[in-house]
Amino acid sequence: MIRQAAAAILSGQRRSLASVARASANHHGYLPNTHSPIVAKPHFFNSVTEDGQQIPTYRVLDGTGKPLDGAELPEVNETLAHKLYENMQLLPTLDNILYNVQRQGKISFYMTSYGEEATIIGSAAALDMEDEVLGQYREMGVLLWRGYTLDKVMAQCFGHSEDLGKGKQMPVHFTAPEHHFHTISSPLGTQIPQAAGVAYALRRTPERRSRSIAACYFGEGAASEGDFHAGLLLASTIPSPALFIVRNNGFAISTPSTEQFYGDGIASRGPGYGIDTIRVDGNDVLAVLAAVKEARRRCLEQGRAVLLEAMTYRVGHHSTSDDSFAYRARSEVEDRKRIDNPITRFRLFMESQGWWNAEREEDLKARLKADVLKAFKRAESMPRCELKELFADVYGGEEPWNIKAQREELKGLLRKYGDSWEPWQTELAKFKNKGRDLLD
Ligand SMILES: Cc1ncc(C[n+]2csc(CCOP(=O)(O)OP(=O)(O)O)c2C)c(N)n1
Ligand SMILES: [Mg+2]
Repeated sequence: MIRQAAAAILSGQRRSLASVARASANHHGYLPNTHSPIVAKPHFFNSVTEDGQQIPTYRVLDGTGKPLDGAELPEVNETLAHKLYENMQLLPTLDNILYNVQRQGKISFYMTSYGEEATIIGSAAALDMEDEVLGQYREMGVLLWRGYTLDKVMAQCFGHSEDLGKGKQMPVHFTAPEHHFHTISSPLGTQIPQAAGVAYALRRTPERRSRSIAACYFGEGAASEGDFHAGLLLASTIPSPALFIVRNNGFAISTPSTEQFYGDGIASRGPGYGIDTIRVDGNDVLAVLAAVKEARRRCLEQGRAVLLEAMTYRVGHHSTSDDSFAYRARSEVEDRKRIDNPITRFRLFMESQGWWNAEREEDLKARLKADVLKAFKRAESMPRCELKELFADVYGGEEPWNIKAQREELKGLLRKYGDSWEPWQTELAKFKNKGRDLLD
């Protein structure tokens, strides 16, 4: 019996192992607090070291947009395909313009989504509009999918008077309660345990239980934070409908994923927490759509967390503060753009269905560019809020001493340099009332 059990383990036959385990339990019983079968031979296991044992990647379209043999396509009609494609194209259109706008010094910072369009838009499309989204920072596409307007994108990036945060946040740190999109915060990983908490709250709210999930996005780099483990443990021990979507794009700024972990990506960690897990080709928008739909269904049906790892590639620099050619070859990036472009892959699929052609492509690109430029020009002419807003609404309730002290310090500096130092004059001119309100 024991020999049979050991043989089953070593040959990886799960089903026969289970039946052997049941039989052997009759003889040896179980240790307390576990149903682990007792075996008489030592067996070490590791998903990364056994040849051919890596976690598989789910894909439905090949690199040329052709469905894989045996693949089941998610339900996509022409209208949905157009919406997916339009949103995927809108991301690089915005990125091209806002990246350059930052280079001209008109906004302070920016982060592009180049290369990750299918992961972001495919997942956004699979979620319900009322699912709570907790993002990292490269998920502007989820907001666009939900109808967040270009004027709002610009207001946040420029931090002008229409920005909900009144210009306090860095660009791309969006917040949109009306779209169930929680505020982005820079410290990595914080959204992961928060998502477990949000999912728990959803489960505890009768009108949202069984209807809404918390979808939490993060990069493979953020998964090195303690908060990743805290969040997954929390969501698995207090069962909650949290969908963890990890964008494995190969880099955490300059650190390649090969130096970030030794295990089999991030997916290998899901089973450690007893969480249903899937790895998906993040450059195949239909695979992402289908996988997230099914993951979401499981979250709701079981009231439990799911982990989804989307394999993709960060084509752009990390942010406008980074030059990635200092740590990776230009040719590597060019190759990835050409060989595995998520937008091209989906366009080829649409063309094969008779849903797209060169003329439509040209029209779409021209329209998107005109829309983005119009929103940019409007934003450029908008004033910032009054300078005093900098100190408002930082905390709820009574204003604490440190905010008062900082306001007084800035007032003093403005009195001293505001009228005489040219860089300060230029900066102050961008605010409503030229920042004078602070001196009132
Ligand atoms: C706690 C913390 N440590 C470090 C940083 C600096 N930092 C910002 S983004 C980033 C890389 C994150 O990589 P990943 O999670 O893979 O996301 P990606 O940028 O690839 O989308 C780092 C190290 C930070 N913001 N917060
Ligand atoms: Mg990354």
